[in-house]
Amino acid sequence: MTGPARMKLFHGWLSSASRRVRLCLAEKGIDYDSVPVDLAAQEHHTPAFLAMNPNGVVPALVLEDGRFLHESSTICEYLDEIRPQPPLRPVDPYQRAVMRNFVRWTDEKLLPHLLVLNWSLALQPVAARWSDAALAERLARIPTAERREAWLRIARRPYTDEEKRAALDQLLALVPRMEAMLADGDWLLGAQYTLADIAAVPFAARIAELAPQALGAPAVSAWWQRVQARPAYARARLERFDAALAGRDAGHGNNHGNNHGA
Ligand SMILES: N[C@@H](CCC(=O)N[C@@H](CS)C(=O)NCC(=O)O)C(=O)O
Repeated sequence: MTGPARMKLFHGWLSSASRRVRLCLAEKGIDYDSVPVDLAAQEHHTPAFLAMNPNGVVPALVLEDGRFLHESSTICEYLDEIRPQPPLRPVDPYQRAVMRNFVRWTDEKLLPHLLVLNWSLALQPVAARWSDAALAERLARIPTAERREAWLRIARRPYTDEEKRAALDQLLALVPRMEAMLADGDWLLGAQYTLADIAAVPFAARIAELAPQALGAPAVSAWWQRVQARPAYARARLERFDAALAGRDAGHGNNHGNNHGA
C-alpha cells in the first residue's frame, strides 16, 4: 500500500543551497523523500535532472503533484507560503525586502567563494583524473558557462592557495555583516528566526570548520549556539565536511559518502 504522495528533494548532503532547503523543511516539520545527487558522477547534468532544474545545480524539489521547483531561496519562500507555521518570513513588507536582499547577498557574494573552497576538497580529486576526452564530454553536458568554467578549473587548473585564501577572506565578510544585524535581537531580523538566518547557517557551518576563530564575534557566536540548539538543525544533518569526505574516501557506504557540494 502506498501512502499519500510526498515532496521529493534532490540534494547534496554537503551543498549549501541544499542544506538551506533541508533546514527549512525541518523547521516546517515537512516529511519528504530525500534523494541524494552524486555531483562527481554528474547526476545533476542528466536530462532527467535538467528537466527539474535547467540550471543543472542542486537542489531541486518535486512537489506532491509532480511539478518541479529550483533555486533554494525560491523553494524556501514557497514552503513558507504553503506551510505558514512556523512563519519564517517577517510580516512587515520592509523587513521582508531586507530579508530577500540579505539572502540574495549570500547567493551572489558568498556562494561563489565557498565553491572555490569546497570544490577544491570534494571535486578536484575526482575531476583531475578525467582524461581530456572524458572532460570534454562532461563539460558539454553542463548548461551554464559559469559552471562549465568552474568544472574546467577544478579539473585542469586547480585553485591556487592564494585564490583559496582570498575566497576565505570573502566568505568571512559574512561575520561583520551579521554582527551588525544582530545588534537588534537574537536573530538576523530581530526577534523572529527567518529565512535570512536559514540562508546564513550553511555558510556559518563552513566558517566554523574552516576558520572557527572568525565566529568569535560575540553576537555571531551566541547566534551560532542558538542555531545549533534548534531541533531542526539536527534534523537537517549538516555533517562536517571533513568527516563526510573521509567517509567517502574510506569507501564507507553511508548516505553522505557519495555526494559533494559547494
Ligand atoms: N542559486 C542556486 C545555487 C545552487 C548551487 O550552486 N548548487 C551547487 C551546490 S551548493 C551545485 O549544484 N554545484 C554543482 C555544480 O555546479 O555542478 C540555489 O540557491 O539553488
